This record gives sequence, structure tokens and C-alpha cells, in this order.
Amino acid sequence: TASGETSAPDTTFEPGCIFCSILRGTIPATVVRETGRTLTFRDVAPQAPTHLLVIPKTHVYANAAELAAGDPGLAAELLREAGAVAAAEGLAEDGYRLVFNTGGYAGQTVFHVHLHVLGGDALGRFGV
Ligand code: DGP
Repeated sequence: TASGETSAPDTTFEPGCIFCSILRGTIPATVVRETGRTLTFRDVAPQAPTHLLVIPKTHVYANAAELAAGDPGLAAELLREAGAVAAAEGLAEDGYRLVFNTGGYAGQTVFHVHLHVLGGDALGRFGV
């Protein structure tokens, strides 16, 4: 704030979070885009010819619902980045899928919110 209080840091890392390790650079990733508040990199276990993950650079929100409730502007930024990277990767013309896995039945394994961008071939109607 303008009153000189210490503001919260822009980036909060969580020990043991694989995406925080990527953000810190302690484990490698193939980064394709970066903004002030987001990072986009290739999924290590691609489920489609092109499979990217768009994440916020802060470990505050575990899933899309928490992100949208807590910081709708950042949620919008993830969606905007997904569209930008899809276009940059040549996916826009033929189409692509955006996925936020949430919880056990969706198979969510990393609880640092991330938006999957999948494309490059025709995808199954449900699941990936
Ligand atoms: P999910 O939590 O199910 O929405 O998916 C997490 C994704 O993260 C999964 O598709 C694989 C990917 N992933 C897990 N560990 C790593 C890693 O160390 N590097 C990269 N690039 N991707 C990872």
C-alpha cells in the first residue's frame, strides 16, 4: 500500500513443490514463455504432440477454483497466456484443449495451480 507497509512478496515458493523447483531453477524445464506473473513450460510427460503447462509464479492457489476466487486477474492472465502460447505454437487454427485438473478423480498430482494446453492432433472427446 502507499502507507509504507511491507507488501506480500510477489512470489511464494513451497518446499517440495515440483513447480516451485522449476520456478527457482533447481530442476530444469523447457520454458516457452514467461511474463511477470506466469511461466509456461513443456509437460515432462506429454499427453498430446504439444503439451504445455501455464503456472503462476507464486504457490498460493492449489487449483483453478481457489485461483479464481483469490485472484481473478491472475486467473485471467493464465487464460490469456494459454491463448498466446497456443497461437505461438501453431495450435490456434486446428484447435486445442485447456484443462485444469482439480482433485483426486481428475488425477491432479501437483497442487500448484496449472493450466494444461494440449494440441497438435485430434484429441479424444473426454480425457487426455
Ligand atoms: P496434474 O496435476 O494431473 O494436472 O498434472 C501435473 C502435470 O505436471 C503432469 O502432466 C506431469 C507434469 N509434471 C510433473 N512433474 C514435472 C516436472 O518435473 N517437469 C515438467 N515439465 N512437468 C512435470
